[in-house]
Amino acid sequence: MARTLIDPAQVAASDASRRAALDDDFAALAARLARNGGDAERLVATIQRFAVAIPSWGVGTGGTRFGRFPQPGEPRDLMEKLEDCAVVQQLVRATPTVSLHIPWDRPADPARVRRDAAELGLAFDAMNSNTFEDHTPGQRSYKFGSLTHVDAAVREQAVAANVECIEIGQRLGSKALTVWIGDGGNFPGQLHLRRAFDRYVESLRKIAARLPSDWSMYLEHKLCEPAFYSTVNQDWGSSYVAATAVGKQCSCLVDLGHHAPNVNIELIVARLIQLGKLGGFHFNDSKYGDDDLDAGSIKPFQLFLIFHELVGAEVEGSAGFAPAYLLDQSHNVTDPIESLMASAIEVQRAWAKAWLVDRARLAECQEKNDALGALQALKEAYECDVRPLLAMARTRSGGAIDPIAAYRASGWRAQCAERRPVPRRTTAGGIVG
Ligand SMILES: [Mn+2]
Repeated sequence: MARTLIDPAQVAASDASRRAALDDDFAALAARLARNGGDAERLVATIQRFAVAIPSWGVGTGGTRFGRFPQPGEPRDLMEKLEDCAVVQQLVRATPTVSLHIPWDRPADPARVRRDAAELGLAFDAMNSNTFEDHTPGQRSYKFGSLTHVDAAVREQAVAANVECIEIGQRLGSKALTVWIGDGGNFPGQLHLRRAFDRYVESLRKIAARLPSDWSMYLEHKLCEPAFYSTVNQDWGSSYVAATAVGKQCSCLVDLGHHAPNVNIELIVARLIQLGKLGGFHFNDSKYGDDDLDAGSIKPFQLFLIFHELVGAEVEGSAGFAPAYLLDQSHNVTDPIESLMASAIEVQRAWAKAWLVDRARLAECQEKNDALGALQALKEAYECDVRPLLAMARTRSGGAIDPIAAYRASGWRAQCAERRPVPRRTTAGGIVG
């Protein structure tokens, strides 16, 4: 049994006033689903197996280039970050793993961190390398790039940083490395576009050569920022070409915020699945660009359509399809624990609704060119209020019926403000690609 940081009696007290209503709502929904051949119990079991990782940087307050407004009780080191992740997992039961960022979270004793995390019921997901800023005085600068820098010595340093991530990850029990670089040009002409991409692939191959055989490597593309004219891995096509050139263990990672406005991301997802190169996902939401807003807060229908593709691939048995899911967002004005809980539930909601799609009916509409009927088949699933299924799955897995209410009642943040009075470092993270 994992050590619980929120008193289970408090969670039980929060649940007590909600239990009867949940039972009623669940029974009503189960009856409604059964009318069309649905099985609420099977759906609950499907929801229970859904998992999305938490980013270690997500439990700190994020910020923008205009500033950051830290809140009391922020985690000051890796262990405190893991505590906050454990609180999310205790109440939501859909976030059993944590994704670390090196060197922000470089553990002094990885074996011990792994043990401490396990005690809290947590394991480690993909490792994230950071070569988009300078860390150590005296090191070569990444100001003009890392894996694609014109200077081979800088590229070697960036390759070594990724290899260090793999080595730390091995000791933590991780099985994947995610590579996102800020490399690119801020001005036309600054970069030789083709040569920069060649250098990217060459550096990635050197990293891949150091991957253990049971590891995966994910390439994360991004349209712009911090390079505002051109980025080396700008879009899914570039990412696919690079991942293919690097080899079998390498695939693409889609971050929802890393596309031009109105791009059809579910179509990109479908293509990458089809090509056998969809490795992972970073969930967030956006209105204008890489806004890093909470998943499902702006475009929940898009999130559902993306999960429709993901679940479709699982249902149709696409070979080796097991993408890594991570929440990657910046919590600038909310309590990060609350945002992470709400976002995990949003993603889980989209997953649950995607399983409700009547795929036989949809296929029939597609065969008959019945465009409206096809949309209706999707909408019927999307419009179903699956909250009783999610809450039932959560409570059966040991979480809270209403995680945010239970969290607020627990007083965790106020306790942290007392126990964690002074930030040990000022860069709590939160701004990540
Ligand atoms: Mn990301």
